Amino acid sequence: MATPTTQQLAQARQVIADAQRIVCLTGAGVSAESGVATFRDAQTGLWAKFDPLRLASQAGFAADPGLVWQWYMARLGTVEQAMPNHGHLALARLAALTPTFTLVTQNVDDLHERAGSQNVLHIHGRINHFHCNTCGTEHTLQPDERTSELPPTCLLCGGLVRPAVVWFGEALPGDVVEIAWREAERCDLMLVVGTSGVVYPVAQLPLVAQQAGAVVIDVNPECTPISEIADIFLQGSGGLILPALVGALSAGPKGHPGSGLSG
Ligand code: BJW
Ligand code: ZN
Repeated sequence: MATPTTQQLAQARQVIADAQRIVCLTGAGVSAESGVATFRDAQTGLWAKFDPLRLASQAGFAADPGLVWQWYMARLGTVEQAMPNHGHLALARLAALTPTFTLVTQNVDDLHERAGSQNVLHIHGRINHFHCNTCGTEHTLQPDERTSELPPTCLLCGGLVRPAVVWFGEALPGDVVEIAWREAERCDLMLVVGTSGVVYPVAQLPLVAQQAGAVVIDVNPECTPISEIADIFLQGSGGLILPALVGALSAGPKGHPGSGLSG
């Protein structure tokens, strides 16, 4: 795998140091170094023979609700055991150093929050919240329901309970989409980390920002459709590249002497 050149890193650091409004878009790759499997990497263990793209759908839930429930409970357990990595921590630090910082994550885990990020926009929902698939009533997960073979049923209508995540073919949360698109249109930097850039409408967000005049930086070990349009593609893992970008930022207000980057 190629690594970013010193010049690319220096250029990216300068863009970050100068930025007043940053939107950061993260995907599964930012949590990979915490031990949370990405979607398009092969699954391991018991789940290796199932296609995550099929499980994350109404069709998959209708065909085998128990299988989908057990998959989400296994993933919830993994997320709860996982710890934020250096990439999550660097983004929380960057937010504190930037006048306006909007973090949009496609991830359903809470690792950004546990790293100290605030107001995280979960554009594909959250794995530790639940509601009825029929009437939408919220459901509080009971300990015995984690290990049950079938999903719990709704106390109001008897429908099946599901995680509060966005499956294929479902609408994204309108309030989150509105903020994400508004901020993308007026940011000066869109920092993308660890997404394959193939799931829409979120995959459009970097282009929305770029067309409105923002610089796009993409951090990913692999080249993706977003890397191809990015102004700066930093090929590597989030856990290595993000601290290298943020670690050199000083705490002074941006645009003032001494606020720049060293190294
Ligand atoms: C590292 C790393 C390291 C590894 N450091 N990086 C336009 C065109 C074509 C299709 C569509 C379109 N508009 C809509 C569609 C259909 C569909 C879609 O996009 N399909 C495509 C697959 C073709 N979109 C939808 O259906 C969406 N809904 C919708 O549009 O509704 C319309 C509607 C309107 C009104 C009413 C009703 C409907 C919904 C999409 C929902 C996606 N849901 C999921 C599951 C969430 C729940 C769960 O977690 O189970 O979201 S699917 C899955 O993909 C998940 C992710 O958030 C999402 C993106 O994946 P991500 O994060 O990019 O992960 P990976 O695995 O793909 O990539 C990981 C990357 O990390 C890789 O690049 C690695 O290289 C990298 N990496 N290690 C940094 N250490
Ligand atoms: Zn219900």
